[in-house]
This record gives sequence, C-alpha cells and structure tokens, in this order.
Amino acid sequence: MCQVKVETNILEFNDDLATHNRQYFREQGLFVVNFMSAPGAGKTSVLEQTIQRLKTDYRLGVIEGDLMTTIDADRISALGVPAHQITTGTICHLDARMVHNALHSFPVNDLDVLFIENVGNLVCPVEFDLGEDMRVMVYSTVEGAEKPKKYPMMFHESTAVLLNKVDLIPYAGVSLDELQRNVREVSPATTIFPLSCRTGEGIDEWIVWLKAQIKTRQREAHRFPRTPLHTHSHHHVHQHVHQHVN
Ligand SMILES: Nc1nc2c(ncn2[C@@H]2O[C@H](COP(=O)(O)OP(=O)(O)OP(=O)(O)O)[C@@H](O)[C@H]2O)c(=O)[nH]1
Ligand SMILES: [Mg+2]
Repeated sequence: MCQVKVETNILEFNDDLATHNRQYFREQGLFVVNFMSAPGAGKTSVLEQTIQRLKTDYRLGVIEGDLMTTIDADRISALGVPAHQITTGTICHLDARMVHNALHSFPVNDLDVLFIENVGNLVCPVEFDLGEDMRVMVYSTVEGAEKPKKYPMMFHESTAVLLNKVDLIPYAGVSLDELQRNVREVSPATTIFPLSCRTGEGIDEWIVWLKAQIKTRQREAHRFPRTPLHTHSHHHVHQHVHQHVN
C-alpha cells in the first residue's frame, strides 16, 4: 500500500516536470525524440546513422543516458554534434528532472532537434515521460521474437519501432515476418522500419519518415516565439525535489 503511494507520487512529480519540459521544448521550436531499447539493441548506432544524414540540414543535440561512462556521448561528439552524458548510477531510466538539468549544458536555443538516448532497459523508461514529442524503440532481431508479447508497454508507447540488425536474421532463427507480426499484435498503430546499422539497409526509409515528423512539428512551432532558457525557472524544480526527499 505504502509502496504504491510512493510510486504514484514519484510518477506524478515526474509528469509535472515532463509537462514543464514539453512546454519549454515547444516554446523553443525544438523537436525531441526519446530512443528506448534493451541494452545493446543499437540505439547509439541508430543515432550515429541518423546524425550523419541529418546534420547538414538540422542543428542537432544529443542527451545520452547510461548507468556509467561517457562512451556513448563520446561516440556522438566524434560526429561533431553536441552531446551531454547523464550517468544515472543505479537508476534504470532517465527522468524529466535529469533531462531538465541537462538542458543547461546545451545550446538549446540554437537547436532544431534533440535526441535523447534512454538507459538500455525494456521496462523502466516507459513509465517516465521526459517531455519528448515522440518515442522511438529500437528492437533488434537477435533479442527473440517473443519480446513484444512479454514486454508490450514499450512497443505500445512507441510511435516507431526500428527493427535493427536485419543483417543478423539468418543467424537469429527468426523471420522478419514473425518479428513484424508480433510487434503489430501488441501495437497495431506503430510504424515499423526493418533496418541494419551495419549494412545501411532500410536507413533511408527511416530518415524520410523522421524528416516528415520534424517538418510537421516545425510547422506547428512557428506559432510560438523562442524564449531563452534562463527565463525558465529551475529553482522551482529544486524546491520540489527537496519536498519529495523530506
Ligand atoms: N550486426 C549488426 N550489429 C549491430 C547493428 N547495430 C548495432 N550493432 C552492434 O550492436 C552493438 C550494440 O550497439 P549500440 O549501438 O552500442 O547499442 P545501444 O542500444 O546503444 O547499447 P546501450 O547504450 O549499451 O544500451 C555494437 O557492437 C554495434 O556495433 C546492426 O544493424 N547489425
Ligand atoms: Mg548506447
């Protein structure tokens, strides 16, 4: 009973901050995508492929979430795109407060698109709204065909599922058909892109779709003026954190 109450409070608190982040992103005309997957499905590889194809036309930034190390942020920085690493220590997901705090180390006013790579985990990240516009899941062919049935939430909450590592299908003991069917069974509205970050197969289709999503958001955002980050009160956020700790 008590545990349920604490969990509810944490999630309500997160939702409030996520709303605050979302409003800020909208004011900035920033399109924000939250990438989620099991560890090693290929989130950073997808980001590398995506960044290489978008970076001449869009001003990009990346927030990386991992328990430890700056390995992923270093991979992104190597492409000449600003990247900020959040290290969560023992926490299995990013939350809205971590993202909010990370914004201070970014040239947010100068960005068009912010990619957030969540901590590799099929369960926890789903519960925590970060204020993103869109969630994209990376599901690799070698994880087994039953994952959508066993972990339906993440599939259900994602606008797109990138079915990565199709080059490994001959070794994975599954068919593309079966993988797609199982995703559709739990999430009929999700758009599926079979692709391989190794061979480049299918990446172009994903990029065309992503660009269309960005364009739609930019059209909507023209209605809002841009405001600088410091007018947006983060003291307020710390007060709330304090209350919840006590
Ligand atoms: N064969 C093959 N390997 C891939 C593909 N995409 C990624 N990999 C490999 O899979 C491994 C994990 O890829 P990452 O991009 O680091 O995965 P991630 O989801 O970011 O991992 P975490 O951040 O640790 O959760 C690396 O060795 C990649 O080279 C692919 O399409 N085909
Ligand atoms: Mg990664």
